[in-house]
Formats: sequence, C-alpha cells, structure tokens
Amino acid sequence: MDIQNIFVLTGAGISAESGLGTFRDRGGVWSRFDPMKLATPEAFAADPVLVHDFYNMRRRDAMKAEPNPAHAALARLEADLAKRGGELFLCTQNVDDLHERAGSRAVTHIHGELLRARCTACGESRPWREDLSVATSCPHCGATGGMRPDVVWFGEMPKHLVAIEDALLKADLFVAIGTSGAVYPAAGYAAQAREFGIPTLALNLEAADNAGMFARTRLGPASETVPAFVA
Ligand code: BJW
Repeated sequence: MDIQNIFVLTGAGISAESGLGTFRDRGGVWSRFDPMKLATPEAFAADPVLVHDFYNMRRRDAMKAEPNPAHAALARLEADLAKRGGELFLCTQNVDDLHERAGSRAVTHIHGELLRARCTACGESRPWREDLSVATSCPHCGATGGMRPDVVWFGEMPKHLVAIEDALLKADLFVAIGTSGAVYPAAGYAAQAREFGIPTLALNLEAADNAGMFARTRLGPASETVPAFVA
C-alpha cells in the first residue's frame, strides 16, 4: 500500500455511539442549549455560573463514556501505519478523551480538552477532572474566579493550527469522520486537501454541509464504517 501519511479529522459523530451528544443533529447539544450563551468568551464573562454548570455536566458525561469500535479502529490504524514507516495525524474537534482512552498515542485537539482547565489570569493550563466554579482558585498563581475549561469557544483561536497545516500538506489521504463540516477552520480542511491534490474520504451518518468537497463518501454509523475502512 503506498499510502503512508493519513490525516484524519474527527467530530462529535465518532463519539455519538459512546453516548456523547453531537451538536447539530436533531436533539443535539445546540438544539437544547444556545451556543452564544455558553460557548463564547462573552458568555463566560456575562454568566460564568451558567457556563460552568454546562461544562461541569459535559465533563462528568465525558468521564463516564467509553470509547467505541471507531475510536479503537483509529488506534489500530496509528500503530499499523507506524509499523510501515507512515504516520496517522489524528486531529479531533472533540473535547473528550475517548481517542486517548482507546489507545491513540498522538491526538491533536483543535478545540481543546474538557479535561484540562486554564487560568485566564496567568494562562497556565493543567489536567482537570473536578467541577469548576467561580470560587475555584488557580493552583499556579492563586487567582480566584478565572479558571475555565481549556476548550475553544466561538471567536477564539483554535489550537495547533501550524502543526495541522503542516500535516495536511504532507498527507496522502484526508479522511473526515462524524463531522457536519459547519465549523471553521476545520470545515475548510477538505477543500484545502482537494486543492493540494490529496484524495478525500468522508465517513459520516449523513451528508455533511461540505459533502461536495469529498471525492468519496461512505454513509453509516462510525462504529461500522471506521473499522471497515481500517481493515
Ligand atoms: C455520525 C454519527 C455516527 C452523528 N457515526 N457520524 C470561516 C473561516 C474561519 C472562521 C469562521 C468562518 N466562518 C465563520 C467562522 C467563525 C466560527 C465558525 O465556524 N462559525 C460557524 C458556525 C459558521 N469559528 C470560530 O469561531 C473558530 N475560531 C476561529 O475561526 O478563529 C479565527 C480563525 C480565523 C482563520 C483561521 C483560523 C482561525 C472557533 C470554533 C470553536 C468551536 N467550538 C465548539 C465548542 C467546543 C467546546 C464544547 O465542546 O462545548 O466545538 S462548537 C462545536 O462544533 C464543537 C465542535 O468541535 C464543533 C464541530 O462540530 P462537529 O464535531 O462537526 O459536530 P456536529 O454535531 O456539527 O456534527 C456531527 C456529525 O456527525 C453530523 O454530520 C452527523 O450526521 C454525524 N453523526 N452520529 C457517524 N454514529
């Protein structure tokens, strides 16, 4: 097989069968909660108690969830490619840690991680599994009230953009799994891959917003399509 470097972009759909809600499907997180009141820096400034309640609930749900066969298949793919001298660049928009718990070793979280907290006073980010509140103090600088989940909200700069662009440039195949293609810049990577002449594949439950950017599409639940792709 001449494919050596595979870029995989995952979204909420890969964790759906682990019981974590997607955002934009019917019944999804943003159909029940207003993202502008919860997932922006302005929302956190206006009502930190509400934002903490939402993310405390999401953190507890994420810790209870277990990886599914799609996460496990990507961990196998990473190991198989490494044995052949290749590389899997796994870029996830998800803030859960299910890829890591399935055995993936290198995971790039473009939208940050729910199991990390960052102090808005000193900027330090550290692993965090407890509920956060306006009374939480930063263990590093001691400031109170500024600890927040280390996730990327609307209007904030996504993380690891340089590493992601580099990996996209050297990929032999681009695969998007379980993402609606609604949120940028990640939603633009399929078009970029196409411009670079990289083959593109979408594995999704239903056609994504950017479906036209993919050369090939397999529709179905990730727990079936991803193991079939990796086999
Ligand atoms: C299954 C399945 C199963 C279900 N099996 N599949 C153009 C360029 C650049 C920026 C913008 C732009 N236009 C607008 C913007 C601004 C904005 C944006 O994109 N807005 C759009 C809504 C239009 N973007 C930003 O603000 C970003 N920052 C930014 O752009 O900074 C400046 C910049 C400029 C230029 C270059 C670089 C930077 C930040 C975005 C932050 C997003 N944050 C969130 C919340 C994170 C914390 C939290 O979890 O609460 O990230 S929003 C939410 O959406 C979350 C997700 O990661 C993200 C993507 O959602 P995802 O994963 O695609 O989920 P769904 O629900 O949408 O789709 C699930 C899919 O799975 C569906 O298709 C189902 O069919 C499928 N599915 N079950 C397989 N079993």
